[in-house]
Amino acid sequence: MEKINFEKVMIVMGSRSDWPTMQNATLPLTQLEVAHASAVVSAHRTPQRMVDFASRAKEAGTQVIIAGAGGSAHLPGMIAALSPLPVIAVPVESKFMTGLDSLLSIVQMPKGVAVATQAVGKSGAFNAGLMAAQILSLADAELARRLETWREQQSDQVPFEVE
Ligand code: RP5
Repeated sequence: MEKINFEKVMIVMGSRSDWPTMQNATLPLTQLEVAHASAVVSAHRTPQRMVDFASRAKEAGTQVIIAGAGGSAHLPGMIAALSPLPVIAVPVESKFMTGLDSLLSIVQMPKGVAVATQAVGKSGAFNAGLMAAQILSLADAELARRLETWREQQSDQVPFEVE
């Protein structure tokens, strides 16, 4: 199989065409100095790569997986079935149904296998990165401090005046 560069947070997606959406997950992770890496892992087109990735991620040092996919989006649920790590899912906007298909196929997980589904598209991808950092901050006081500062700066950037 391909050599995967496992980092603390792994961002995987079903296709290269998901990258314009999924690269938004890297923004908060970079700002908060959380080690992360990205790769294409398709549940449908590269099922064996998905099995290899999901079954090796935890012992390779990954702590949180972000998985994005569009259309019949099985990737987050399949990875959650194969790995004990928390999986944060991003429904990618699809060509024909604007992402409602992606959202419904990701969010309706059967009881017993948990996936934390975010909003459709770029905001969902950004928040997936943020959520991953929040999970890691529970065991990392320095990261928790950086997150606190990040949130304060975000609040400071919202003007009070309407015009
Ligand atoms: C899914 O099919 C991918 O996650 C992508 O969102 C969608 C379309 O893929 P491409 O045909 O653009 O490669 O598996």
